[in-house]
Amino acid sequence: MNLAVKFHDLHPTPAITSLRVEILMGFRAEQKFASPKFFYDQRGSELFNQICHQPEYYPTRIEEEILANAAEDIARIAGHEATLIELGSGASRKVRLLLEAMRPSSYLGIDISRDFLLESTRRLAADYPWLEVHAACADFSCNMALPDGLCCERPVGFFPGSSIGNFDPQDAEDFLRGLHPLLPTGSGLLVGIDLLKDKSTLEAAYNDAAGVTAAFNLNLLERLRHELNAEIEPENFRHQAFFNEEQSRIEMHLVSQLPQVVTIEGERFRFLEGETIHTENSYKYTIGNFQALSGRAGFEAQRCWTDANSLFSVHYLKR
Ligand code: AVJ
Repeated sequence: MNLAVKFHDLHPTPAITSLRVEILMGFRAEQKFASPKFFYDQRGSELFNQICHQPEYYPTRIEEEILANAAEDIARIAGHEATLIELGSGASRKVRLLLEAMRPSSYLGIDISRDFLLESTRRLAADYPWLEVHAACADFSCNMALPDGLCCERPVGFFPGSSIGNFDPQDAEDFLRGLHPLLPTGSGLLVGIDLLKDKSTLEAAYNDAAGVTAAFNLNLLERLRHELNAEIEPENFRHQAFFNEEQSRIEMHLVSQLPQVVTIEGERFRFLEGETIHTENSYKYTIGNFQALSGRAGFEAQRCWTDANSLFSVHYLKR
């Protein structure tokens, strides 16, 4: 029985220094912004997990349906005994849909949220005693090498949830190219991509009635208060999410409800009423334009699965 998770702390843990440096840089910009990777402190990871259960947030539900239906096909293409490497593994729920069919020899979950990652991979190891489970805390948007001692024979990347949608298309392409050392020629990458669709369905998914997405967005400010001693009142901001059709992306912002000054690490930042902090982009693709993007990044689109309503897609890309 193997109940232990082999934990690897990859290169600097996405620690307070990068939070401070990156947040200050974003707040100094003309359009204030913060990288969405900073949503995921412990509370943020929990809130994201709740978002995934909201009725309006279709991506999780639909992707799980696609993965469950495609698991046998995926296993046939990817083969058995792989090292399955998940980028942004979160609660490590989706991978469970593949494990029985794929029978990988090991699993590596990579996530920016350390304690959340540990809990999730421990549960996975307990539920799948035959699987060798590794966990690495890392910011995968930075260049990343595999943990020492984890030589993987048959790596298969798993990047579900349309997380790649947080990158601008050019950055997404560069990011995929950056995976080449991790995924050498011949290896596969299974990616989930949210599809372009009507504005009302998209906007509802990021404005759930229960207010979980709003709480998730506003939690960023709580994090700045706790970790950077920021003097910033979350009550003075409001959640906003809308579909930007020209850019084919959902944008999330925190809108200042009044003229105010906030302080981070002693530095003062002025807000006009209505001025925003841009906290997230979530790009939506067509199957064709995502396949073209991955082709430019050196991955060949081998197979694509979607749901009956073409809401979401899962792609098997080959190096
Ligand atoms: C984890 C980036 C895929 O863009 O849909 C969900 C994050 N933000 N609701 C997304 C998110 C607000 C999510 N990704």
